[in-house]
Amino acid sequence: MSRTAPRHDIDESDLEVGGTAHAAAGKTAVAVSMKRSIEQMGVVRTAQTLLKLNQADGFDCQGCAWPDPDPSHRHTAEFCENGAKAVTEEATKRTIGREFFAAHPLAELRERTDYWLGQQGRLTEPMVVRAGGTHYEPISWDDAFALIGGHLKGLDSPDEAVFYTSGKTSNEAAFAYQLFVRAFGTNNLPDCSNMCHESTSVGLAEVIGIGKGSVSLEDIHVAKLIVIAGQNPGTNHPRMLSALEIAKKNGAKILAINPLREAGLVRFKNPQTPKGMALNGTEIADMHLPVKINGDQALFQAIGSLLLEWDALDHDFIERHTTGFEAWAETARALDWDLVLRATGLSREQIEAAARMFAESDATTICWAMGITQHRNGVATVKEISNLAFLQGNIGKPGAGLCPVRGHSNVQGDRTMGIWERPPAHFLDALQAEFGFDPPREHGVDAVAAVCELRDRKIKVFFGMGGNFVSAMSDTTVTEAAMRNADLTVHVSTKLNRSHVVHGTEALILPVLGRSEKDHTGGREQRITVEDSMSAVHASKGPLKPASEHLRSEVDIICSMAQATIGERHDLPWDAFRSDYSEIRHRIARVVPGCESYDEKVAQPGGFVLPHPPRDSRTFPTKVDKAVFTAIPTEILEVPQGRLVLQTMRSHDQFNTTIYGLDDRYRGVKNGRRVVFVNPEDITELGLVDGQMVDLCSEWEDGSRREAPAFRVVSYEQPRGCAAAYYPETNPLVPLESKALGSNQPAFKSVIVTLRPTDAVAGDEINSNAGVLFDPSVDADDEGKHWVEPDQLS
Ligand SMILES: Nc1nc2c(c(=O)[nH]1)N[C@H]1C(S)=C(S)[C@@H](COP(=O)(O)OP(=O)(O)OC[C@H]3O[C@@H](n4cnc5c(=O)[nH]c(N)nc54)[C@H](O)[C@@H]3O)O[C@H]1N2
Ligand SMILES: Nc1nc2c(c(=O)[nH]1)N[C@H]1C(S)=C(S)[C@@H](COP(=O)(O)OP(=O)(O)OC[C@H]3O[C@@H](n4cnc5c(=O)[nH]c(N)nc54)[C@H](O)[C@@H]3O)O[C@H]1N2
Ligand code: SF4
Ligand SMILES: [Mo]
Repeated sequence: MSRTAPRHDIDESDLEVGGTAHAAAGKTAVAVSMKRSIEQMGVVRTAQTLLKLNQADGFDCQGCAWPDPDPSHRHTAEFCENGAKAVTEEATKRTIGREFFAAHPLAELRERTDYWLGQQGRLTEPMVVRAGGTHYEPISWDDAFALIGGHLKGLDSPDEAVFYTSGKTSNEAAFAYQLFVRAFGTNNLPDCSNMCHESTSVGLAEVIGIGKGSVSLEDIHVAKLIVIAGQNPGTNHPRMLSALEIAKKNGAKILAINPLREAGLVRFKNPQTPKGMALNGTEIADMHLPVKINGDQALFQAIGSLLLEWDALDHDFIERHTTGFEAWAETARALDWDLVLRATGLSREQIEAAARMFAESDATTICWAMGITQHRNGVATVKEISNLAFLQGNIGKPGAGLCPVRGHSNVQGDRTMGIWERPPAHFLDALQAEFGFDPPREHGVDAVAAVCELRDRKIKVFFGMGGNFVSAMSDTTVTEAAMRNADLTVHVSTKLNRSHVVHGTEALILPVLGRSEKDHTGGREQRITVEDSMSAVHASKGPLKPASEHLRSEVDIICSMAQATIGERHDLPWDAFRSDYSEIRHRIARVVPGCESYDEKVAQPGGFVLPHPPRDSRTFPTKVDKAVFTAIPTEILEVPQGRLVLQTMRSHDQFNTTIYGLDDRYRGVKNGRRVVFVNPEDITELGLVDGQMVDLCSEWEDGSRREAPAFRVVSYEQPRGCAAAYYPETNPLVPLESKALGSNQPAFKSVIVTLRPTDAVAGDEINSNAGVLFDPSVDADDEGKHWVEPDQLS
């Protein structure tokens, strides 16, 4: 069994819970963002930075991928509380250099949380750990590139290296990076998308022919019905609430599908309007369906089957643009309602009321995020969502469409630029035509496969372009051991994180310029470009002096690494790329579909929108040139008695593994993170009490167990049998093998757990007693608990 103990630099003795919020944003949001920004940046820098955020002549927010309004409709303050936090995290005046690393041995840093590590400040110079080293030490840039080049050139095959990307990397850096990796000879290009919207990309590519969403911001504004499933916009895409407010004013109805009643789905107080600041704000959801975790596939099937029964269909669209309707309809007619009610935890009346909302709307947009994709049946659910859209012709017309809401600010752009372990042949053909070399054609490893190959010593060099792979991935113990197996680990980073301190035999940290900073690579002012969740591409240019004179841009680092590794091979233009990023944009224009005249188009304020055939002309570039209905059997997550299904999610005070602070304001948590939210009746039935400390123990099919100790039980309204806790503290509980079928995305939101009182067993005995289960059929012990050993269960 693996047991991952908490690290103790967070004092949770002052943890407070209670009082969930009934509205998102408002005055508190403004106050919190200003306080954090001024503490870390000072008044002048705060003003200088935030006034340039998301402006046409400024820089793109490092936070999420929510789009900006068109330039003529932007406010002076075009950002949200969490955008301000993301900027502050990067533009902080705190820095760490060689003195910091000399004072903190690796053995100490490994005991620190990601919160502590990130809060130390910006990285300022390249650092190295030599074999057997106890500390990071300074290294020159040239020596760092020589070290990387030496390792890469020494491999028996290019496939022995892996090149990870997190979704903040610019389009220019992403294009240069994939070019280098393919010229070096591998498609080992996993990215954070593998853990994020991979189920979406796979599902949509099969059924509409393109793995991206089909709506624009204007569609949200004019939709008649907006469905928000498995997404918490109040925290993770806060400016989406402004769009929803406009939609509501235009008469839209909103249906929220979520086990939790998230504050942002209840009411929004727009800080940009006097009404939002002073009054009660706008009510968001007209209906909230508290679906059981993982019940969405069954729910969407049931809604589809009702629309069929009521003949609330767009027959013309189905006839002209789709295939597979009859097979789908047959499955829908045979729907097993008992199974649906069991999977969803909802009543038939609730589901009928939701279906009614669909039936009454002729312009429905369905939005979704991690609550849909991070399950074993994530791809299937994305296809069910698509089925619903096809039934009513809700794609490729104003106000209607499919809207996967992306996470990282440029995660979609990175894919467009070719960061993909399974690149399509047409992309490789274009690369070959442009650069005159044969790119590798075999698929590379995704995030899960990368861990397996590191574990098995098939991969020996890990290179991370941003991100925090070790903390973000599932099965922390396995992932950490895999990383330690590498000969060399390299991270291009702005801030210190756990992936730097759980490293290979040798390790490098390469400190990089952030989006908020001026980029003078090649002696000229450079700008970069990014793509948002709605396929809009635009330029970004930072206003600030860099945190250190030693920082380099991502493009610069990639070009230098390429020169140190493949030298003049294939005669690729690394010097030209480095001296003027327009040179990269000219190549993007010739290789990436839809990017013709790229450099010119991104020079316009607001940029341009990439083509999307289903959205633009109701053409579907699938294998059969039609939108594809999929008939899928209902999959239901069976949770054995005495266990709960745990979803691992974000608090309001973090960006993925970057922890900004210890409050989750909307859910009423203050000064702590090791909490597990449980339905009050389940707490009683499990023989626990609100506020009690428990260990979370997850069990997997192969009999293996994983444990994360010391979480406080918090009574929280949600469907019976469900629980929620924050990531990354809970990542040790997610088995590497637990992933979505078809997309290989870790199933971070369906972890079967037992909760065991922390004080029930002491110290080492924990191992032998792990997996004690609740069983109501067993007589209660002295404390009123019904515990049995797992092997006693039939
Ligand atoms: N401030 C901030 N912004 C962020 C991020 C951040 O960490 N902080 N991360 C960015 C990234 S990379 C991403 S991918 C996005 C993530 O954005 P979200 O997907 O909103 O993030 P999560 O916190 O994982 O929340 C998932 C939501 O799904 C619900 N849910 C869980 N399981 C189920 C289920 O089975 N069915 C349904 N219907 N709902 C379910 C949860 O209750 C929760 O409301 O946000 C991006 N923006
Ligand atoms: N249990 C659980 N696990 C999850 C999830 C979940 O919901 N539950 N969500 C998954 C999802 S959706 C995602 S996207 C992944 C996130 O996985 P990652 O993208 O790998 O993780 P982040 O925490 O976003 O990365 C933070 C680090 O990025 C670096 N960084 C920040 N800005 C920049 C920059 O401008 N340039 C460079 N080069 N580096 C920068 C900093 O050093 C910082 O420490 O986690 C996944 N893991
Ligand atoms: S909604 Fe997202 S992109 Fe916009 S300001 Fe907030 S965090 Fe940044
Ligand atoms: Mo994500």
